[in-house]
Amino acid sequence: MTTLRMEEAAHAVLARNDRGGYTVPTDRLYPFQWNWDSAFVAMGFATFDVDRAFRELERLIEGQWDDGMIPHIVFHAPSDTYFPGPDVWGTKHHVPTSGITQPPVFGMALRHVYEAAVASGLADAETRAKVLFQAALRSHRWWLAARDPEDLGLVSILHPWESGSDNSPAWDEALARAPTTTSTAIRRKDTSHVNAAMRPRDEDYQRFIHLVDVYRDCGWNPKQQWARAPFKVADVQMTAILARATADLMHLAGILGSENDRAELAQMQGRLVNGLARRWRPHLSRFVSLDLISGADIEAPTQAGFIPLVALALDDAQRSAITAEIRRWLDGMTVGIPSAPAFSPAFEPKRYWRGPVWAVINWLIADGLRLNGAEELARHIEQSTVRTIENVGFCEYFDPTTGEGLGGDTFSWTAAAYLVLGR
Ligand code: 9WN
Repeated sequence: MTTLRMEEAAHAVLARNDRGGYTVPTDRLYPFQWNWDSAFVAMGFATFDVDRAFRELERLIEGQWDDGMIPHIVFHAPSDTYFPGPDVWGTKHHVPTSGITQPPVFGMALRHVYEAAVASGLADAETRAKVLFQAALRSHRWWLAARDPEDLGLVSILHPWESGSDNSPAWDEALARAPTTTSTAIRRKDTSHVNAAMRPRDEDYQRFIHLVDVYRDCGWNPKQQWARAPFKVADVQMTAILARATADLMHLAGILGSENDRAELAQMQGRLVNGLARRWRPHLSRFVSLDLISGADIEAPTQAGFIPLVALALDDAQRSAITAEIRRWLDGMTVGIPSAPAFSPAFEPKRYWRGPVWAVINWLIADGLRLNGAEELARHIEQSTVRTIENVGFCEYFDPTTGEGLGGDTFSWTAAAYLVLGR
């Protein structure tokens, strides 16, 4: 297909997954609105329809809680093709939602969409962006209060689903402490849509649902959850995305907020950047998350170790070490960046977050490399992502060893990544 035909095909994927101002990740497998998927999708829409891009973010914050949390799933309309649905979460929000969150790409998306709206002369851009700016600010306050109560300058996940990288090898040790017993009956639907060999294992689901049971029993109260959490990881991927989104909001504060908002954001950003900078490990040439229950560094190699590029200005030694490490992970692969490298004992090239390549991860890492002056490697990653999508379509993720498309097809965030990275 020509580039133009592929762009039309990407628009068609987004149109097909549109459920009325919000976009499902893909039909049937994920029939609701997901938090970070929608933020990426909004940036994809911004390449051709800024009004619709705003709508995506506006619909997401219909699910925002009073305490500021933006949930990881908003269940706008019922569907029985996904587990766990609203009954399992039992959150009692007026729009049904899950009870956990996901990476706050929202602030990055808001800046991107607002700038595209201004460039295209959208009449109500400022009014709409102001509402979204306040929602983002409230969610960042929630992050620091609820998920960094000990002032580490790092925010924690209490559930692997929050990371967006559900069955990453990074969680293996920490998740093994969560029992496999559940009070909720597990009725997986994912494996009826997608080959089970490409999905998390049953044992992972047992632990995932055990955690949901614990937090539901806490009445979704953040303080109780923090005290009782059997899984608590200060995650560098999450912290980096939050720090970057905070910087983007700071940039917007002059137009969309007040001087106080800007000062508050600057303070948050300083705290996060300092916390993140302390997670660099020279002997690994990447950043590492911290298991708050054992107190140990999580050294298992995963893509998360490179995500701080989006938020930090690395020094020369760090920059050459991290780029060399990324090139090592690409070595021998048909397409990178693998979510776990081929040299890792945990590497499974077809199993979800244990090896496959994800277009939105490449998007973040390429963006961070460019910010850090590694233009050539950034370009290489973007172009190989675009070529892979052109070869096999808008798949959920890709086998790094073969370039094969895996998981769900006609995937919204892959279409969005194509539109943004292909420009
Ligand atoms: C749980 C929707 C989501 C992505 C995540 C991805 C997967 C859900 C699941 O799908 O997670 O949130 O049921 O597997 O891991 O990153 O947001 O595309």
